[in-house]
Parts: sequence; structure tokens; C-alpha cells
Amino acid sequence: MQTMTSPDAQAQAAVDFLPLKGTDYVEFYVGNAKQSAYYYQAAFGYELVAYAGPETGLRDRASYVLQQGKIRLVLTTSLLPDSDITRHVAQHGDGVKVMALWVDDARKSWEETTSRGAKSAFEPYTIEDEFGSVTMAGIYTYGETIHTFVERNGYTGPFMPGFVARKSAVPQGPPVGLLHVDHCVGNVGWGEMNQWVKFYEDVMGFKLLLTFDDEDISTEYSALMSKVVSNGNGYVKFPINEPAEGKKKSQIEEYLDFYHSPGVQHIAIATNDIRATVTELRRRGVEFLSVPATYYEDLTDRIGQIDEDMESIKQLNLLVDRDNEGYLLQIFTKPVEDRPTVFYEIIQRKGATSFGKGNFKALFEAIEREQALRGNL
Ligand code: TYF
Ligand code: FE
Repeated sequence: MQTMTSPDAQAQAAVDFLPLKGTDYVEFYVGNAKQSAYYYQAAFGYELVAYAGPETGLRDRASYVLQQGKIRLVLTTSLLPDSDITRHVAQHGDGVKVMALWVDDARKSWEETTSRGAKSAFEPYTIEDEFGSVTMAGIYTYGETIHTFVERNGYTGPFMPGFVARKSAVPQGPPVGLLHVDHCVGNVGWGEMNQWVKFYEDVMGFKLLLTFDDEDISTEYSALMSKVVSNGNGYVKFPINEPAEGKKKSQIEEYLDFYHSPGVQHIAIATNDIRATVTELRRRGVEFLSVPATYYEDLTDRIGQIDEDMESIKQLNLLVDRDNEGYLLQIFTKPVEDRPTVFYEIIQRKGATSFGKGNFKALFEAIEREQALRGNL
């Protein structure tokens, strides 16, 4: 007798085994969380909302939780001469340790992924206080970076049990308008991109969205390759870069030389008014990469008409690209620490779902000018 997959089983197979509600928080391990928290408030307009440290009973570390729109950053520092946090900071400098994903069922997320081959970072556990309970579990991704699954069960406290509410003491200027995390990009070693794409496909149920080969993304000097994976509902997108052979050192190689392992390269943050956002960020002293005036010479020919007037785009040094669905405006900060590692992208999507391929050359040349100043090209 012939066996057929029942429609029920087929529907079951199509069900997302790792439904994600979005990014819950991004946690950095840093050398001095108090000062980093000040920087993110003063320069990027985040608000301090929660804190955990010696005053709340922790002996080994302090964490500051910052929020803007739907974005939550956790800045954690060690209080000890030797600990996982201390060693992480010594190895990588300030960097992203956790990309936390908001889920309905943290235990199931951990079981589904570890049973498919993910390396566990920590087993599911639940913590509670008067505001409710939060269940978490963690798995490793590239380098020392982990994904924590966060199940909030309608938790109503400022962040999670163990944290107390804490308000900003930093005077705030006009709002910056950062809304949510658009994508988080990882840099991995030579020849490792495909195995990490496979990890996101097989272990996390993501789909390959886009591929950029070294022809798409090479300047006269250096090259890289990139593939973008996305989860079922498209809320979570992870581009993964690896270096490619070029005449000079790839920006990905420079990152790996200073981070000393794979890790998060940039976090792209969405705004719905990039001109207002970047004007305010510049006023607050955030440093951006710049493209030469020639970038704007043929821009209208390349992207056609847009809502914004070209003069303001040029003044703010924004990049613009178009795809089949619309266009996007973007700009990139310089690295936000002394090592040339983590930086931010500010992005406004007006229909476009792509990644600014038309800007790669100008952007990578801008990065190379910075690399050359650092003596790393
Ligand atoms: O995320 C992206 O794909 C774009 C462009 O090293 C990009 O932001 C790609 C690779 C890279 C820097 C930016
Ligand atoms: Fe990006």
C-alpha cells in the first residue's frame, strides 16, 4: 500500500517550529557599563529604564537596560578580575554577547533548536518577582555570541526579575526616533558563511533571503561575501558576511583581527524619518561614514524620483537605493568603540525590503578610507 503524507501532517510540517515575535534585547559586554549607558543616552537618545548590580544584590556584575521605541539594549560589565564577562571584554573589546529573541515558549524553542544540533548556552529556567515571571534558555551561534529565548508570560516589570526600575539622569534633547531593530549582521571566518547559513536554516528554521557574492561586493581593493537569512514571519533578519580574497585586506578581516573571533558587526535600526534622526544624531556627536559628492551626481538617474529633496539627502550624506518594491535610505556610523568592530546602520524603508546593494561600492570605499587611516588596509 502506498503511504501518503496526510494533509494534516503536511500542514504540521509547514508550521514554524521556532516562531519568533521579534528581537527582545541586545546585550553588550562592556568595560564600563556606567559610561556606555551615558553614551547611549546622550549620543543615541536611549532612556535608562532598569538596572541590576551591587545595590540589587549582584556581586559579580552590573547591567543597565536602555530603551527607545521597541529597541532594548542591555549593557553589562564585570566587577571581577576574572569571569566570563571579564574574559569576553579582554578578548573582544566591547561587543555583543546576546541577541535575545522574544518567544512564546522558551523551553520549546531551546528543545527544538538543541535537538536539531544547536549547542546549548544554558538550559531553560524561570525567574519571578511581584511583576510576574520570565523563562529563558540560550543557544550558541557564531563565535561566543548567543541567542537567548525570552518568554515573558505578560511580565509587567521594567525588564525582568532581578532588575529594578531606574530613570535617566542624563538630560534629553529632541527625540531621535529610533524604532526597532531591522537586522543584526554577523561576521564569520574565511569559508564559514555557508555553514552558518545552514545553521540558521536547519537549526532555527530560517530561510535564505538574499545572496551577495564577491562580484556584487568588491571594490578595487577588497571583497566580501554575504547571505541574508530570515525567520518565518520576516521579523528577524540575520545577514552573515565572510571575507573574500581581494588586492587588500577585507573589512571583514579587519573586524576578525580585532574581535579575535566571529561576532556581531552591525545592528541596523529603523526610523520613519531618517533626515530628522540623522540630523539629531549628528547634533549629539554621532560620527558617520561619508561618501564623496560624486555619489550624488548620478543618484537620481539610478534611483528615480523620491519623496525627499535631493539637497537634504546630500547635506546629511545619506545613501539611497531602490529595489522592485520601493526604496530605502540608510547611513552607517563609524565603529562605536576603539577597535574597528561594532557599528550601527540607520535605515528608513519606503517599501524596499532589500539591503542597499546599489550602495555597497560607495559604502565599502568609505569603510576602506577609514581602514587606511587605521593602517589596516
Ligand atoms: O547589512 C547589509 O547587508 C548592509 C550592507 O560589511 C553591508 O548593511 C554589508 C556588509 C558590510 C557592511 C554593510
Ligand atoms: Fe545592514
